[in-house]
This record gives sequence, structure tokens and C-alpha cells, in this order.
Amino acid sequence: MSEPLFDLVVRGGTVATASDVFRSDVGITGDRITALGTDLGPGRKEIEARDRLVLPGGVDTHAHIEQLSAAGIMNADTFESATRAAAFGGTTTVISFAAQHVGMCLTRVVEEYHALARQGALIDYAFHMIVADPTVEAIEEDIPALVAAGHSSIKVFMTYDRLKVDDEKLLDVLLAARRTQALVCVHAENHGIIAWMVKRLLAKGYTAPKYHAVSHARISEAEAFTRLIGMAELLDQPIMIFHVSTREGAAVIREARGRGVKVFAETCPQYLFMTAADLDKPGSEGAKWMCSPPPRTTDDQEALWRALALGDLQTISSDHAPYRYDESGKLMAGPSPTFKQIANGLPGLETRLPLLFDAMVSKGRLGLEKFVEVTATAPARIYNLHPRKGSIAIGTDADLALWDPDREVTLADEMTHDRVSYTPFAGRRVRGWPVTVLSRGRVIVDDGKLYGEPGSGQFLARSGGEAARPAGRLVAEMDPTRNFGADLL
Ligand code: DUC
Ligand code: ZN
Ligand code: ZN
Repeated sequence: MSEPLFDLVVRGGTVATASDVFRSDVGITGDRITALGTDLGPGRKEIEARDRLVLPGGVDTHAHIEQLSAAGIMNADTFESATRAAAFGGTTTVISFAAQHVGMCLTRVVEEYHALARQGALIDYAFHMIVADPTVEAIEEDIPALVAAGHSSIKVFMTYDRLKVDDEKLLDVLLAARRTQALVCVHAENHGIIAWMVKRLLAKGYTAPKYHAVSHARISEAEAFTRLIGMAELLDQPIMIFHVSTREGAAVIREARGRGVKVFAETCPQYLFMTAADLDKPGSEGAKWMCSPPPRTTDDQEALWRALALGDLQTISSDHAPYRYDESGKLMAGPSPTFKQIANGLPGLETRLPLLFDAMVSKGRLGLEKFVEVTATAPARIYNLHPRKGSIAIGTDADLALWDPDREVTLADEMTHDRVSYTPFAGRRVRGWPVTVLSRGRVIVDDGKLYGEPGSGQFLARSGGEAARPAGRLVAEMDPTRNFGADLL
């Protein structure tokens, strides 16, 4: 027997990237992939992968973990439980949030989330900074220092009573991002329309969870997208629109991208696989399917698939926002809350990839390479984690998910590994399952067993990269060479 050449060889599998599918062994030395090819020499350890698809570990760039909501409700998940669930679902990188609320110091907030993740995470992670209070200090001191420290994306909300920033503040944040080359991610819905609808519905006695979907009138999405894109265009600042849910919203993005505006956009499994009808359950049960924006119609699902195919939407994230269906979470206001009193959000870190693999690979919608692209490669690129994350190539981190493409699983509440105790996708049967998962060359999940250790995940410092760079197309008012010479930016 000759000397081992690698620490680990994943042997004989079918490797898939966003552009290619090919038979190859994967040679791993330490944390990294160091060889691809057939008949690689021996490894100290070997994993037989003849019947497996060898894919990059998933990159989930929108997850709320150990996060305090503005209403004071703590997520059900810790970094340990959320990243454990992610790992079981084939995801090896997550970007979660460091959530500032009004009155909080952003730097302190980021330090606190750092400490929690350092202790609990068992996959690699980064943060988006939620800015709810863009004070002069936050804009001029905290944001530049934090972006320089590797937090190169900012999230803002255009709705939610205690989180929303108005248009003027949104412009302040967009400009702060432009100056520091950070990407701005936005929850874009028209607050006034939603608040007005909620008031009217509740006054008329329409309180059940299904009216949550009615309150987020479809136009609230397209209107906010249009306004947001206008502001981003005014400053020539790249943006990422989170969780697109409607056909009209996707159309607004298509039109803006067609004009050369640097707009990125994501959707989530809940908008591809659920509809507003899922909220229509007896009593308060519909709360389990309540998220914002709400799931819409099958026609919207088709429009979102089309937008993915066309590249108008580039990523599919989970928007994992875990609340238990009990008095600690969804039923915090009692057993019969009005829809306004129910925390918004669904668990999804674990089910994102199996649901999408089933739809895209097993059932053939857009195919294997596109599956890898929208769940791993494109998110890694947009958030500047590529090439280290999101692909399989020599030199990349050995973050791999080995899928059994034939394994059939019926999703069920009891099988998930987060702390939510239900999945909104229970009862769905999927084909294809991530059986073995590696994070930087270490097996963290194998055949239903966890081997990853809390605290072994690493923080991924990121600069803004290409996605966050202005497109270089200033509108007349902002262009000092075409106007009065002042530099408004
Ligand atoms: N909507 C959000 O904006 N965030 C968390 C979950 C949700 O449903
Ligand atoms: Zn959101
Ligand atoms: Zn979210």
C-alpha cells in the first residue's frame, strides 16, 4: 500500500458545479480541496461515493438565528441548533443577522452576535448587519468600522413598526453603504398599505391567520420595490431585494436589471412551494405558515420559477425565522391571537435544499447545475464568499454535500434538528437526500448522525466585492461633471 497522498479522498462520485457535471474523485488536504480527477492516489481516509452526487455544501444567505425580534421575542434556535439543522440539510455556510434595534449601539450588537456564533456554530458563518436606527454615529463610525472588519452587507426594513426606516433614512444607509462598498439587503414592502389593511381587517373582525396574507396586499411589494430601486439608482448603490413573492415584484426587478441597475434578488422555498391557502387552517394553526411577505398563489410560483430561469432572481435562501407553535413563539399572545399578534417566520434551514433538489433535480425543473447555482454558487459570489465557498475546485474549502439522488423521504415534524418542533413542509415527499456532509474536510453529518462540534464553525470576514461595487452610472443630479459641480455623494 503506497503512502497516503491526501487526508481524505471522496472516491468515484459524480461532482456537480454550477457549470459542469463530471465523474471525479475529490482529494482533500487539511481544510481544502487539493485535487480533482479520476484514480487519485490513496487518502488517509476514504469515502466511497460511487452512487452519490458530490455537490458544494449549500450557502444559505438569509437566516435569523438567536435573534431578538423588535417585539422582544427570542428565536427558537441558538447558533448550535440552527447550524445543526442546516448541516443535516446539506448547508455548510450561513449568513445570519446581527440585529440592531432602536437605541442600540451597532458595534456592541455585532460583538454580541459574534460571541454567540463563536460558541455555538458548527458550520461557517457571516453576518448581515440589521440597521434599524441609522444615527449619525452608526452611519459615520460604526458602519465604516464594521464593514472594514468583514461585515460587508447591511439589511434594512421598509416595514415593521419598530424596524422600518423611512425613505430619508434609507437614503442615508444606501449612501453609507456606497462609501464603504457594502451591499444593502432590503425587506421591501409598503408599510403604509400593510398597516392600513391590518387596521381595517381587525376592525371588521377578520383576525384569523389567513388574513395576514390579505393584509400584505400584492401591490405593497411592487410599490416598495419600485421606490427602493429608484433610491438605489439615485445613488448608484447596489441592492439585494430579499424574499420576492409576487409576479409583479419580479417584473419590477426584471425591468430595472434590463436598464442596467445593479439589483440582485432572492426568493425562498415558501414562495415556490406554498400558497396563501396554507394559512387557512382551523383555529390558530395557520400561524405555522405565517411569514412576511406571505406565500401567494400558484401563478406567482410560476412567475418566480421563470424569474429564476431568466436570472432576474439569483438566489434561493431559507429566511429561516424559527418560532415554536406554543406560548414561547407563535402563541405568545395566547391560544387565539389575532394575526397581528403572531410572530412572522418559518423554519427552513434544514428543508431548503431537499425541497429544491426534489423540484429542480429529481423532477427536473431547471436542472442540477442551476440547483447548485442558486443554492450555493450565486449566493457565495454575490456576498463575496466565492471561490472559497459555493463551488468545487482546487483550492476551495472542502465543504461538500454527498447526495443520494434516489433516497425518498417524507418530511415530518419529528425529523427536523432545529428547536422549532414543526416544519411547514411536513407531509411532502421528496426524492434526493444529503447523506454525508463535510465542512472544511471534516465529516459533520453522516447517515443521520451528527459529528460536527458546536464552536467549530469559523467566521467568514468579507469585503463587499464585485456585487457591492457601484455600476458607474450616475443620474444627472448626482453627477458633478454634468451638473453644478457639487459632490453630493
Ligand atoms: N419575515 C421577515 O421579514 N423576517 C423574518 C421572517 C419573516 O417572515
Ligand atoms: Zn424580511
Ligand atoms: Zn428574514
